[in-house]
Amino acid sequence: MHMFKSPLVRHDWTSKETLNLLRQPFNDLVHSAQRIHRQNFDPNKVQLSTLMNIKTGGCPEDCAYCPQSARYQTGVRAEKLATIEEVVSQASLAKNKGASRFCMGAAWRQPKQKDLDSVVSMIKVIKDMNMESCVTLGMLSSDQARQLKDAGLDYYNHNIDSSPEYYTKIISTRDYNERLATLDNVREAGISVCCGGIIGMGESSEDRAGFLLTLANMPSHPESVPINMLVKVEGTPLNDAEAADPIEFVRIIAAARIMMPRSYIRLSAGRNDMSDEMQALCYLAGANSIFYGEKLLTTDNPQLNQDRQLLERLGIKPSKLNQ
Ligand code: SAM
Ligand code: DTB
Ligand code: SF4
Repeated sequence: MHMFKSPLVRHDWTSKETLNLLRQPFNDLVHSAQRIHRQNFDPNKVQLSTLMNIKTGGCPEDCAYCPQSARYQTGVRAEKLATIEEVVSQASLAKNKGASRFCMGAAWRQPKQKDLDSVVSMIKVIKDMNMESCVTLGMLSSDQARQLKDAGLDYYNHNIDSSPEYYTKIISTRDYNERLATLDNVREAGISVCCGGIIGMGESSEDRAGFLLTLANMPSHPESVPINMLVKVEGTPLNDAEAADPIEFVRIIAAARIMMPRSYIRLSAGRNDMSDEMQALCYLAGANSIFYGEKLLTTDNPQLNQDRQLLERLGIKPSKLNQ
């Protein structure tokens, strides 16, 4: 892996430059992205992560896109933390189906110590199964990040979601700097970072540029960058947001690939609403990771067979662990 490293990994993008990158003729943009993709990755491999919601609903935060916030009537009921047996059974299924990473999400603002202890045990069983582990539990103190690292955690997912400016319009219960502080704690503990956001929340092109450059100007790029297309859920304030133009979405993927050449760019939520052709364009633009499994956290993801068939038609193979 990473045999042909491109020489240039930058951390000094400007807003103007990012906007210009996004506005290039589509063919030029996708061509550059594919060229850079080939310098850093096998273009015919995709990394597969499977998600499990270990703590559903009842979240005190007010993220305007999220069906799990206790503030919105979305039909998602608050549940208790999953048991270790449930985790083992879901993770074995995921492994048998070819996923290399198992990602566990909890609808918390920040974990309590008792809950963190349970998650530590879950991470240990995933490790024993020889899979990569990822969790997303909300804010973390540096001590909490260290506890997760000691358990053997590989990745922590914590999204910045959008530009610093637009963030204030979608969440009021926490601020952007708190997100960045958690990301620093994760980095410092030596855990790989999974950080991205959502397109299609009514954000402007400037916000999209601001989102990408915040990620690309981090001292180290996140190893994984999930780009989600908003999944509209009835009852959430963003249910009526104007959908993102699919071509614009592909442009974001291409720009992310160019700006973070060695990161895995994950074509994340929203694939159920994308055509096969749009997904193929995303792969061409440099996406090389997906969520694989019939459910995301509370909403639907494509059926396994559907994904298998599409990857087969494109000649794309799942990447094995550490490949
Ligand atoms: N509660 C934790 C947190 O917010 O950090 C972890 C779980 S949270 C559901 C993980 C991420 O899922 C969010 O940061 C957001 O980017 C994404 N997400 C949530 N609802 C979504 C939706 N309706 N469409 C697309 N992405 C969504
Ligand atoms: C991420 O960026 N997307 C995933 C994962 N990280 C945790 C979550 C998507 C959630 C989509 C809405 C739902 O299913 O509730
Ligand atoms: Fe809670 Fe995370 Fe949903 Fe925000 S995105 S409401 S923090 S579960």
